Amino acid sequence: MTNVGLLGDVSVGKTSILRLFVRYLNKGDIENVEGGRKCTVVKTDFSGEATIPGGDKENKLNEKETKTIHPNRLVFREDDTNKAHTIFAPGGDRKRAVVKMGIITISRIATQVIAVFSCDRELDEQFEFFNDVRFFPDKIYVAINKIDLLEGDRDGKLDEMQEKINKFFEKRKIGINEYFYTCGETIDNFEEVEKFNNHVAEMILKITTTH
Ligand SMILES: Nc1nc2c(ncn2[C@@H]2O[C@H](COP(=O)(O)OP(=O)(O)OP(=O)(O)O)[C@@H](O)[C@H]2O)c(=O)[nH]1
Ligand SMILES: [Mg+2]
Repeated sequence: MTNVGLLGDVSVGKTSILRLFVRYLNKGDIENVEGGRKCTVVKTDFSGEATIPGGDKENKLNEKETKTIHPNRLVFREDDTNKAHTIFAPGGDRKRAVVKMGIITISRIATQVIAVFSCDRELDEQFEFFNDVRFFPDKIYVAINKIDLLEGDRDGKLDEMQEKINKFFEKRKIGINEYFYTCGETIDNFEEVEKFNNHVAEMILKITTTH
């Protein structure tokens, strides 16, 4: 049984990643990805998701329709071993006390952490989120999400991002097990969408089944 926490700054795509994974489980696509196997949804809870009337102007996230107040949660079971795993995705808006409480709670419960970063914003801004998280395992996983928004020399930019992320966590004596490049949405005009959607499913399966 593994408890995984998806942690990261506001709007990096934590809830999208969790919802996408639920779709892979429900549709059975989970069997067809790398390392795939039959799994079943035991329970989902997305009730902590609040709609933002007219977009979130306060946070300049006008396109965003919902934000996470209370942590989202998925419990699923591996069919062959009968092992159950829980994935938590708290909100990222740590300036709201109730959201911050969720982040701290999940960071204590989680035995595995996926730090989620987005390609559409400066990393320095996104690092600030992690300064508030007090409980961390010695080694974590990193998802670089919204890969579809990375234009130009993708490999070069990803190397640069990884180097910065390594440095940031090294200072806090936190190691990185592995990086995953992900797309948490079904983006119509992104040619490689299936490959990077699959990475979401492969990431969560790998982390839950190797611990
Ligand atoms: N282009 C692109 N957009 C994405 C991707 N993943 C998520 N999004 C979009 O990013 C926005 C924020 O996604 P959420 O999943 O709500 O982000 P979050 O990290 O859960 O946000 P909070 O819980 O409020 O901190 C939404 O508009 C998503 O559709 C991606 O891989 N590519
Ligand atoms: Mg969310």
